[in-house]
Amino acid sequence: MPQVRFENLGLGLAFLALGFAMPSGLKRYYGKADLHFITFSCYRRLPLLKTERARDLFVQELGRVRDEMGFRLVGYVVMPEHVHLLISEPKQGTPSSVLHKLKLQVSRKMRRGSGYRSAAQSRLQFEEGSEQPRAFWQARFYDFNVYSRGKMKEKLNYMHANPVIRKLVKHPSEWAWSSWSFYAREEEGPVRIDVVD
Ligand code: NI
Repeated sequence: MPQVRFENLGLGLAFLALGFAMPSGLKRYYGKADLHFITFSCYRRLPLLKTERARDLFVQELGRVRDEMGFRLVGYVVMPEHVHLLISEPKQGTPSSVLHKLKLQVSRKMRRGSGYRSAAQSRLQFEEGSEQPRAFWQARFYDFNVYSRGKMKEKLNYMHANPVIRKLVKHPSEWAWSSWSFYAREEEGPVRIDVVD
């Protein structure tokens, strides 16, 4: 329990910092060998990743795109309507090209499996009739350069605490779609995590 309280506290501070820094997150700084803390959302913040199947599929594609593009996946959390990643720059291209590819691959696979239709439909029906969402992802993403070990730890704590803060689970260990188990227990999760030295 004290651990969770600590992470809650950490998240509160990180969240405030994130809120103030949001607009500048659209500005890109590449080629500095920094890590990038990236946040992106489902279309109109609909809970298109609310099923376990959808989150499993996302994590699987994340691993595949990492292997294809050669960036380091340092941390992540998949939430029902948004995702946070902590990654290095890829061997070729930029974090923007990583995001472009990842979003494309995931939305294609989701459409094929129609995994997100029911979740999206139920809420859209409520909002504006039976219209289905045209897109899976919100167009933009937020990108913050992480330039120190301290910042890296802060972002990892922030990500791992997300499901607890949102009351999806009581402890980060109960949320399978994050890098928590790798850092807390040195356990392989659903996708390999790349250690930063
Ligand atoms: Ni979040």
